[in-house]
Amino acid sequence: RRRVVTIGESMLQITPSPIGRLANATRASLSVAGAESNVASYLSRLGHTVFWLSAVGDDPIGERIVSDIRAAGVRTDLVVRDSTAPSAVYFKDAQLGGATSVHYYRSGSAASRMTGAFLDDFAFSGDDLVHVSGITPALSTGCHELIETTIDRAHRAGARVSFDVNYRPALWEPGIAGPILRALADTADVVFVGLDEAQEIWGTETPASIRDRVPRPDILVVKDGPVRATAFHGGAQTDEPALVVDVIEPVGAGDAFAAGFLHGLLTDAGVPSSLRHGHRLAASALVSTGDVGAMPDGFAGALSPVGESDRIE
Ligand code: KDG
Repeated sequence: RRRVVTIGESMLQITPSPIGRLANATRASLSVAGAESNVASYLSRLGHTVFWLSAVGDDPIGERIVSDIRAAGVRTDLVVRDSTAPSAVYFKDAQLGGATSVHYYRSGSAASRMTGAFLDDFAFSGDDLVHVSGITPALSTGCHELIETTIDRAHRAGARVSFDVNYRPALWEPGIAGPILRALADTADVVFVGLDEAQEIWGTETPASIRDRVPRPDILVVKDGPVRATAFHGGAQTDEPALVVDVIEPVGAGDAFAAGFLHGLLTDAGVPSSLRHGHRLAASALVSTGDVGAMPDGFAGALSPVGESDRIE
């Protein structure tokens, strides 16, 4: 069975409770979120063996981050606790039925200090599926180097690399992010990008024009929000309409989509079914106030999850 390896920063998330504007909130709920560990948590709950590689501060926030991710069944034994830098925190400011904005306290964080050397003691295997995102290269030049090194080392080992573009406007300008994210995406094997984010960073208007910019990945998935997702794969193009849901809070839906799609690939479900799995998990995240939604009924069972005895230790 394949192993999934994810790398990225996770944060303590502080969300007004009930969800709403931070400026008026008197109570908040705490949870843990990070694009890559969100994907890791879903895949672990679906029965895969998943590692999350990262750094946190040697502080109670880092302890909470690691313990929540471990509670989802994700292997966290390789997470570094850095006593010289803090763990990251972010706040959500939500307008019901409207946009949610995020406010980060992460600059100089333990994870932002990671570099390519972080992988010195880690060996990828040819069976690995490695998942990274375009958030990490925005954190620091060392983190940018870490993602380049990850992709390079994973490929040398024969592993497949999945890259979610995940442009975060709060972290960097589109003019800086665009070329870096295009170069990274074009070295990955499976790429996820939103039509709207691609327009913002690459000026592309259509899925086909994104494919022209990012021609090399075996699979390129362009997500057009509530409308559809389009996959370009092996010269073919597959469109799958999104599910109709009443959105409660959208943050995390992209991670859910990536996890559903990757679960499809890991179980050899084929691209059309993988797109449908992506939509189903995304729909679950859209109706949840947390970043990681509930597992839809019957989801794992319908997909013959990896049995306990098949797990790689
Ligand atoms: O994809 C959801 C993420 O945005 C959230 O979990 C936090 O990783 C995060 C980020 O850096 O924005």
